[in-house]
Amino acid sequence: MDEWIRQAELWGRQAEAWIRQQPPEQIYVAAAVVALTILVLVAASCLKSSKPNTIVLSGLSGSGKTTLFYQLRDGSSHQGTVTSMEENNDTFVLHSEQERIGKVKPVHIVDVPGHARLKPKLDEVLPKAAGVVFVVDAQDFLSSMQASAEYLYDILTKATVAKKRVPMLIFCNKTDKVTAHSKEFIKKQLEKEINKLRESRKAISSADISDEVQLGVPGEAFNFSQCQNKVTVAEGAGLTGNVSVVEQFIRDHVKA
Ligand SMILES: Nc1nc2c(ncn2[C@@H]2O[C@H](COP(=O)(O)OP(=O)(O)O)[C@@H](O)[C@H]2O)c(=O)[nH]1
Ligand SMILES: [Mg+2]
Repeated sequence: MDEWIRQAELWGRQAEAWIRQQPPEQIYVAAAVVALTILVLVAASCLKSSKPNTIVLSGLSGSGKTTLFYQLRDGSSHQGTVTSMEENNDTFVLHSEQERIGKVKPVHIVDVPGHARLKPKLDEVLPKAAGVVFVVDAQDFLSSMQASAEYLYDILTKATVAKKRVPMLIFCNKTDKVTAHSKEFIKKQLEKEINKLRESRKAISSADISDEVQLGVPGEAFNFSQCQNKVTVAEGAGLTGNVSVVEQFIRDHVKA
C-alpha cells in the first residue's frame, strides 16, 4: 500500500516537472481544447434530451384510440376493453420495432380520452408533443362528423400546435369494415366542416373567441394544406393491426 502511494507521488512529480518544461502557450491551448470539448458535449446532451418524444392520440371517444394504443405497444388489441375514461400513458419501444437490431428510441404515447370534461388534459400534453394522431371513426363517420371537426378545429387553432408546427396525422380508423368511408371523403368533409366553423366563430364577438390562431387563408375555402403545421390524412384499422401508417408517422417525428 505504502509502495503504491510512493509510486503515485513519484508519477505526480514527474508529471509536474514535464508540464513545467512545456511552453506555457501549449498548456493553455490544451486546457482550452479540453474545456471546449466538455462544453460541446454538455450542450449536445442538453439538446438531445429536450427533443420531445411524446405522441398524443386524440379524437372522439369511440374512435379507437385505446385500441390503437395497445396495438402499437403490444401488437394486439386487448379485445374486451370498454370505451374508457382513463387515459393510457406509457413509454415503450413500438411492438413492430422490438425485433430490430440496435438501439431503438422508446416513444412516449398518451391516449387522451375524448370526453369533454377531460379535454383540459390536452392543454397539458400538447406543448410537449412531437406529433398528434387524430383518430376518426371512418365507419360511423357521418354521425360524428360535426363533433369530430369541432375537436379537430380546437386542436389546430392552439398556438402550441400551429406556432410550433406540430405535425398531425388524421387517422381514418376502422377501414376493415366495408362500409367505412374513404380517407379522401373524410378529408373533404372535415375541411368543409372546419370552413363552416371558421365562419361561424368569426361571427361571434371577438371577446368570446378563444381561438389562439386563425386557420387558413381569409376569403379562401379551407383546406389542410393551409395549416402552418403539416397535416396528413391516412387510413387503417387499429383492431386488425393495420397501423403501419401510424408507426411510420411516429418514426418520422420521434427520431431513433
Ligand atoms: N371494426 C373496428 N372496430 C374498432 C377499430 N378500432 C376500434 N374499434 C372498436 O371501437 C370501439 C371503441 O374503441 P376504443 O379503442 O375504446 O375507442 P376510444 O374511446 O377512442 O379509446 C371498441 O368497440 C373497439 O373494438 C377498428 O379498427 N375496426
Ligand atoms: Mg379510450
